[in-house]
Amino acid sequence: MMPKQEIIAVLLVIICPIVIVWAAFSHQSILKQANTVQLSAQAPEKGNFSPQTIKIKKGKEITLMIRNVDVTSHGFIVPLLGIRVKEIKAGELEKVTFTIDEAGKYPFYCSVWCSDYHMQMRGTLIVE
Ligand SMILES: [Cu+2]
Repeated sequence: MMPKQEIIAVLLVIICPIVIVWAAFSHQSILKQANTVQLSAQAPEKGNFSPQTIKIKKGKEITLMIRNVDVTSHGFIVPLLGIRVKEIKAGELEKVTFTIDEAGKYPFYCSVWCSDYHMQMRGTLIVE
């Protein structure tokens, strides 16, 4: 018969990988639930907001991760919803979390004067 300690050691070797795999999978599902949307910001002549159309579900919490991939500051504002990120500096990432309960099309804009084409730096948030 195996001594008690050996049995415990064998059990740990079996259980540990199961726990690790389970932890990895449950973490993944948490990320999915968090509903993260990536948005990159660049002056219009270099690529504008990308994507320029963002589709989300109403009533679901969304975290928008806005990465400024440009060499000048940009901003992010959705006037109809009162969502605002004052300034996203060059190369930086800003996050904004919100839940929108009403379906509709909400234009968003850059709120920092970033180039001669600044006024064209915009997109649409579609809530379905
Ligand atoms: Cu801009």
